Amino acid sequence: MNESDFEPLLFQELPPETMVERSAAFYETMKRRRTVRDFSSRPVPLEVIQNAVLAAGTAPSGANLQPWHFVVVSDPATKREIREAAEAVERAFYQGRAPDEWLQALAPLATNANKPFLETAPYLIVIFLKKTFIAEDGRERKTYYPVESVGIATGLLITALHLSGLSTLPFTPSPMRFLNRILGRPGSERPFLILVTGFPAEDAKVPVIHKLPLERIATFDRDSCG
Ligand code: IYR
Repeated sequence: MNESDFEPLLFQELPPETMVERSAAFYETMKRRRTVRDFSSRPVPLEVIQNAVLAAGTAPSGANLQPWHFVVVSDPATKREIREAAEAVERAFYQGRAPDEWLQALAPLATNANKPFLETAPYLIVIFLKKTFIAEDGRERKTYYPVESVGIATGLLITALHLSGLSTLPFTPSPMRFLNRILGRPGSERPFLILVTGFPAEDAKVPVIHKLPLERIATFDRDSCG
């Protein structure tokens, strides 16, 4: 590969009104995304998942090393194995490992160690973070900014699935190393997050939550509305 291969940027300039319209419409769409914990077992076309993973793979990454691996799990036996292992670590979490302050912060979500959605939802997308990778010369090399890179890719994945009409739950039992064993991934890959994916159950309810307004999440040094 020639390291200094450049090509013209394919950039689509938009009229300012269209820019404003699109950004507002995108915000309206994203506002409707909610983390769901009650999933339907209704099947989801695999192609939707494949396209969403391809979209996630477009994420920027340190030195373009793309330090991620996505394992798409739909096999019922594997889902059961993941559920059993995850519930074991969650029981330890809720029965003592979690500090009181953490449990208090979680109270409004009404979560507990039971994770039926790990079997109900048609897909578990398990995201692994590569701290190192095997280069073309066979040597082990480190990746750069893998946490930032995989975080961005995960955000794109959640967004792609939402825009495709699916619900997700970013699930992070801790510790998660059991996923390497169950899914046969090498020790150089760290489980980052399980993205539970599917249609919501028909009677799904979500907690009432509030997202912070612009002035609480951003400061503008000039030209701001305030
Ligand atoms: N992993 C546990 C606890 C939990 C932690 C956070 I931070 C959350 O935002 C929600 C839950 C569980 O899934 O129950």
